[in-house]
Amino acid sequence: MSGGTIFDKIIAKEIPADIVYEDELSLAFKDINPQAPVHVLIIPKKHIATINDIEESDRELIGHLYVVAARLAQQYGFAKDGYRVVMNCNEDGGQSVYHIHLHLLAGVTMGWPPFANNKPKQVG
Ligand code: DGP
Repeated sequence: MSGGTIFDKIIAKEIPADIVYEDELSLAFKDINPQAPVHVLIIPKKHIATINDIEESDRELIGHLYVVAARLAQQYGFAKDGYRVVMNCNEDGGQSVYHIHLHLLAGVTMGWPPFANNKPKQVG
């Protein structure tokens, strides 16, 4: 079920990563280009390219990624202060690796909205 992305190579331990959690369904490791004091990526071991490719049968797997995020937040000690969990989709969403992943960001008070300075396009 490999999609040939850099994350598939990390799952296969073909390239190194700073892994902070692993189980049979998922892997969590530090982002190589952190955008916050804590920036961890939580990925399913199953290859799913984008949110658009999530199927009904992936329900539990996707929920599991959030369970891992919440556990890590407890473990790191920022659960109460707060944190952000984001999954980007395709170009406008800022996705650069086509294997779905949750960004777990913490350690700083984050602003909202994140796209305040960008010109909106007509959608919907
Ligand atoms: P996104 O833009 O949402 O697709 O996020 C991809 C993230 O993956 C980005 O924040 C940088 C991170 N990343 C890319 N290549 C590697 C890598 O080889 N190792 C690690 N640890 N992170 C990577």
